[in-house]
Amino acid sequence: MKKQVSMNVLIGVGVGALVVGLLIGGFVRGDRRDDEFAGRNMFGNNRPGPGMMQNTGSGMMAPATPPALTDAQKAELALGAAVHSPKALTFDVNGGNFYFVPNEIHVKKGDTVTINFKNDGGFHDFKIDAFNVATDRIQGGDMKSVTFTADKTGSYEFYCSVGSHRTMGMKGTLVVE
Ligand SMILES: [Cu+2]
Repeated sequence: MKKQVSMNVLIGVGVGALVVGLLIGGFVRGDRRDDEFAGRNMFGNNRPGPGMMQNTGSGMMAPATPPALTDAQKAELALGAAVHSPKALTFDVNGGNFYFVPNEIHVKKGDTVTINFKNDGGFHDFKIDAFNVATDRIQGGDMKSVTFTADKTGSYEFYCSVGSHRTMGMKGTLVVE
């Protein structure tokens, strides 16, 4: 009986904390959207403006709409997926709050893979633990490249290690066939 009561209290506290967290999250997100919009207008592109620079941390948390794959990205993906002997492949990967485009890449075992990671906005990195791949954490508008050998088959997650970006959707899959 006593155990039942304390469980109910625990559940009550948990739900309460969740509601408060969602409310605060909503407010923060609302504020930041304006900042990001202002930064964009100032330069007429996706590079962060002064407004964004002053708002580090949660300032970069406003979710953005992932861009569509470009024709160049589609061609890169097709090359990786096509039957081939080991070769050098390059993939242009865009990252932002909270996505990677593309979020699925196919290569063959033995391929030398270069990822050109372009940050569309926010503060991000690109990692694949299985291949010891990790870029620096970069600001919106910046780009970092990493090259590695896909020397084992399997499905491996790539992700952003900043904050909770990974659980918020900033991840994808590298399939080595
Ligand atoms: Cu990130």
